[in-house]
Amino acid sequence: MTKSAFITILGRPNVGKSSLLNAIIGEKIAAVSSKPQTTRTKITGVLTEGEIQLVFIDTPGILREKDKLASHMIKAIDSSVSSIDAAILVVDAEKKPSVQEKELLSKLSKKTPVLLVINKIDLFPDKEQLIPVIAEYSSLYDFAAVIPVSALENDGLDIIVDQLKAYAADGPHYFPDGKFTDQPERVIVAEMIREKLLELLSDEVPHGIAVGVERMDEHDNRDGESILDIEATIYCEKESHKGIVIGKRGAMLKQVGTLARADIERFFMIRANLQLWVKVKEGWRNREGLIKNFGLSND
Ligand SMILES: Nc1nc2c(ncn2[C@@H]2O[C@H](COP(=O)(O)OP(=O)(O)OP(=O)(O)O)[C@@H](O)[C@H]2O)c(=O)[nH]1
Ligand SMILES: [Mg+2]
Repeated sequence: MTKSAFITILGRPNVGKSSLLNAIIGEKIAAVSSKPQTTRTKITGVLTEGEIQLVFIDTPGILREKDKLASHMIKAIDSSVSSIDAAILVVDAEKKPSVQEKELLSKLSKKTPVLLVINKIDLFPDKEQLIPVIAEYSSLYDFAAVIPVSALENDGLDIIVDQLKAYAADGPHYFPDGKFTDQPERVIVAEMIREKLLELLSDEVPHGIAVGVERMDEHDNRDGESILDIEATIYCEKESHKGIVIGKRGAMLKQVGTLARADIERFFMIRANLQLWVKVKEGWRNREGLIKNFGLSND
């Protein structure tokens, strides 16, 4: 008899939700960066082990409705909590609990079991120091389990998976075995490029970036080797940002391209050619039509 469970992953920006998803699935499907608001939409990751399929939904970190994009991100969180079998609240072991955890917990139905996942424990060489952290977070809510982990070092993740298996209910698998995300390949590539921009650029510039992949196809070179050809456009919000994205004599764009290409080649296990263009879409984060075009709408 097959079983499955849907699980949403909630938490403040930057606590490591997407890192956790990638580590559990064992594939890098979600962009990760040291900047808050890396994730912009719901990202589904699937783990199938024998009879049991766990379907995870990674969500954007909670934030205020400062523009239209932000309100779509909040809608993504709100829509992730319906019809789920369990939720994971991820917190950063180095941070104090805040009103944001309470806000997220209040979105959940009282019946939903919630696992508290205290992430980044690798930053505590002395594990005794974790005891007060665990106690403080545990008192926030009646959690079904409290699990200290390190997504970075793959520590404790099997405990999360084992615990979640208990919530799987009899029913079909929603994804074929071997499929690990609902994200189209073009979106995965676009996110790999945006991830590099988030890491390399500072201030508001990377937050105002969207990436679209226009072309993705394979050709055989003269030696009969397959090459993946990709053309993508980086959209930024202002003319001044465009110059920053391109960099001095194109240096920034080149670096982004080199790093993204390495990720693409690793993920698709094929050699790739990546061509990047940069365009301006003035104030797109407040324009519904453009938000929709970039696949970031949650209506
Ligand atoms: N030391 C340490 N760093 C981690 C761990 N997990 C994630 N990080 C880092 O924390 C930062 C944020 O990680 P993300 O996975 O992007 O966080 P997120 O919660 O998805 O963030 P948003 O999408 O912006 O809400 C990145 O720099 C990660 O490398 C961990 O277990 N240990
Ligand atoms: Mg994320």
